[in-house]
Amino acid sequence: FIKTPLTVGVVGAGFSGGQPRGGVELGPTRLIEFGLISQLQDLGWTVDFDEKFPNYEHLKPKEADIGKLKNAKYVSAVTQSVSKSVREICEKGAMALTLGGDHSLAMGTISGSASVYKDVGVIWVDAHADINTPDTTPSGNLHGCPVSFLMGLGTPVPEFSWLTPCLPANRIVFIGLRDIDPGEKAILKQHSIKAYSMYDVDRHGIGKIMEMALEYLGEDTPIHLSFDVDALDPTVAPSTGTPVRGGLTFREGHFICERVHETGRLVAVDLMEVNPTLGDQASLVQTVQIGCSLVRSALGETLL
Ligand code: 5AB
Ligand code: MN
Ligand code: MN
Ligand code: MN
Repeated sequence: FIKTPLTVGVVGAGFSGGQPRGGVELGPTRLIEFGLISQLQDLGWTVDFDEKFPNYEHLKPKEADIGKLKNAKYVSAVTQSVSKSVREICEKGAMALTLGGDHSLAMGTISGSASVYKDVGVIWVDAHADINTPDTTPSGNLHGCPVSFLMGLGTPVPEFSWLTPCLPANRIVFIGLRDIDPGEKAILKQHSIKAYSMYDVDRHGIGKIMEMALEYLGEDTPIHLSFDVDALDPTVAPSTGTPVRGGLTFREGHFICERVHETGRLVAVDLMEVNPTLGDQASLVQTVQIGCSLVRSALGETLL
């Protein structure tokens, strides 16, 4: 049985190559500027954080695209590096907190945690399923594909040969879905993947959804929470690249984090897709502050 560790290792993954909009690489910088590190220390955590962020520029190849997949070589190199960072944190028995950056980074974070915790269960909170394969992706943007790469679906891409399938279909639960491509719907069905859309959240309430999600993953399972801020309603978290209306409320988002913390089995957290350059100053402040408070909730803030 794994108890939530008391040390958290932070990976500031300022990377935007998995999608076309600039600015998301500034997510980690802003989250830290807004005081995230000291906030976690105030909660009693020992925070292992290297002041200078990893710089991924040197990993950028000249010819980055692979067929339809945009920046694929760059995404592969960066996610491989993130995978190693997360693995090393998990090996020490610390919790791995990755600040994005776009959601293609989850190829790295989840392969990293799964290499240490073989039976890790993923709770993927997102408006999107991010399960397009190289064959189904309508955009070629890899932030829409990390789940299929982790599961090993679709035509293999040789540049990603380092990423061996590490996520069985029954080890992931989606929450918050409301914008899914036809190809993704077929994959979710075909593999009987547990997915709670906004319809399900409305129907059952977030409390029941979390009980069902946790029961599905199993009582003793280490948990990796991958939180895309676009799961929240755009009125709650406006500064993100692919907003979709009809999302989670402030409390629903925080409840997910609080409930996962309460299990005592959280081993890794991703906070992804915060783009501080989108929208006005008020949107930026609101979104970055929510990013900080979601992480604090996952690390135990709001429970008495
Ligand atoms: B995000 C879309 N399904 O594949 C695609 O923000 C959007 O990490 C992906 O959830 C959104 O391009 C990726 C249309
Ligand atoms: Mn996503
Ligand atoms: Mn999304
Ligand atoms: Mn997005």
